[in-house]
Amino acid sequence: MDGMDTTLEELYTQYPDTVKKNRKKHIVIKSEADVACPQIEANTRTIPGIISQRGCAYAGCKGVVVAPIKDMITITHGPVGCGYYSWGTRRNKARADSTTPKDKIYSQLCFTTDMQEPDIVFGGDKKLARMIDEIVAAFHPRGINICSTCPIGLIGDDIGAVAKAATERHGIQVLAYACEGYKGVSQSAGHHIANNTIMQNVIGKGNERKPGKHVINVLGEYNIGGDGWEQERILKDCGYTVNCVMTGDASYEDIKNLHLADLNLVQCHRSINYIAEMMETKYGTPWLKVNFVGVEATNESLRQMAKCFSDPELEKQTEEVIARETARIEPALEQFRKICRGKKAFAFVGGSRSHHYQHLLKDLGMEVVVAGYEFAHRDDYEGRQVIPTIKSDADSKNIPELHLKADEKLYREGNEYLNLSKEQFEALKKEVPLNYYEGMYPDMKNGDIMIDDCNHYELEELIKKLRPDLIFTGVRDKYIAEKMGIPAKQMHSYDYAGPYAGYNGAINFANDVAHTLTTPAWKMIVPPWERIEEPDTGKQEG
Ligand code: CFN
Repeated sequence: MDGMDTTLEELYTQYPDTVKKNRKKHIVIKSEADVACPQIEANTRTIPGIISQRGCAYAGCKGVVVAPIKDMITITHGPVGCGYYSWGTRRNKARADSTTPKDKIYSQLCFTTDMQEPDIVFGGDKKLARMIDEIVAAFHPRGINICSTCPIGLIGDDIGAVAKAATERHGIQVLAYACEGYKGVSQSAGHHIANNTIMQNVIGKGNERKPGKHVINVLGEYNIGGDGWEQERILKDCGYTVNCVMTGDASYEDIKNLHLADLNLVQCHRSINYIAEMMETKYGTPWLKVNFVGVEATNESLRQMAKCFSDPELEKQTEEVIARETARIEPALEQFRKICRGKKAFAFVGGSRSHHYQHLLKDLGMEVVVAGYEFAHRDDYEGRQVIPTIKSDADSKNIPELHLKADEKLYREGNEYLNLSKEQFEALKKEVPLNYYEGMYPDMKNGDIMIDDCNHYELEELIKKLRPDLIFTGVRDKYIAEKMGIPAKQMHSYDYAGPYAGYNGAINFANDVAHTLTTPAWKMIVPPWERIEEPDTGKQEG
């Protein structure tokens, strides 16, 4: 603990006083003596001038939630760069299926109004309307999304009116998302805007429930590198009908029928909790927080799910899948563990992955010593625990919906840490089948560091001081680590690999991590600023 305190104090010394005061609130050291997580400041504005890894509201709305809907065309209403640079980088995979033929999949294409100076001066709404007409004539999509970028909000184009008129003109849904980049402090605001618009306009419009005894949705799963497909495979094996993986490989049609499922699973809480909660209120659909990253986490999530339905057959089938899959992958994992065990990692990813990967790294015997998110909220860091008084409620045990609902209520009310020792809490967790989830902090060890919105400078300092074996990063900070001779894995697109979720994903991940750790390249790197014998001629090396 003391060591980490000193490390952080040294890091703060470079900061002006006001910055130091601010950044200290975003960094905590894990102490196992406290059951409660110390308050961490999160989801607040990044200090101007600091090199943050965050994105914008447009990124969260368009890039994350909306664009993966495969049979809708998403228009970026703004200058060409916003559309171009958000095109095809996220690897949210889509494929044709029985309801969506190949020529109705547009998620790999880029559509933008390419606003020019005259459009900014005189308004871009006519151009946008024209573009919609062209799109309808050329593609006949099932629906269209319009996502605004910064200048649109500044010039005041009424995209809602354009969307409404286009809906009437063409008889397909055209939705407007006022997700200008400057709204909010990060992409998190964009998730919320997307959730609200989809909830208000799409969910509930369908009336076709997919056949099956237990119909479920997987919310907050974007099928990066095929993660959603691996989850679907496992869920089908257990006996579920997957109505929709949202929004990774989701179709507009499936989202219209979202309310007809029995249970919503929430994989990424950060980006989709709004829809899960609104659906619970509006349709009474219970939701369960799951994590399909990591073997133990997957097994635990499947067990929790099975408990939501009073069906012994489902529980039996679930246990069979767990036993079969775990036995299949264990020997391979054990080989990789020999390389990975005891290695130290940092994890700074988005708004939920750092926590998901804490589990998978644990499966491999690795430790995450510094972790954080770019834009998560306090609950993602602190975790939530539940009060187990549900056990005294006999009724709720026999009625699955009620059971889950009651859990849910407790889960909310229990959103404060209880005055329980760690052992007491662990014991209760085993006993009570509750809808709880842990956040990043409860899964850390004494002396580990948790950082919100970690910036370039802080990352460099922490690397110098703690020399991790591997860093899980974002798109830009990856190169900070690599230039310092530390292998990095970019965990947004998996460096073009994957899937990493579920059982097959665990093997892929272990394989990639073991290769990364053992590649000799990192030890051979001498960064240019350390090559003192050769003067820098300014020439590029070939
Ligand atoms: S796929 Fe998700 S899992 S949706 Fe979110 S919070 Fe981003 S695009 Mo990058 S990898 Fe990342 Fe999460 Fe949820 Fe991805 S950790 S930053 S906005 N994210």
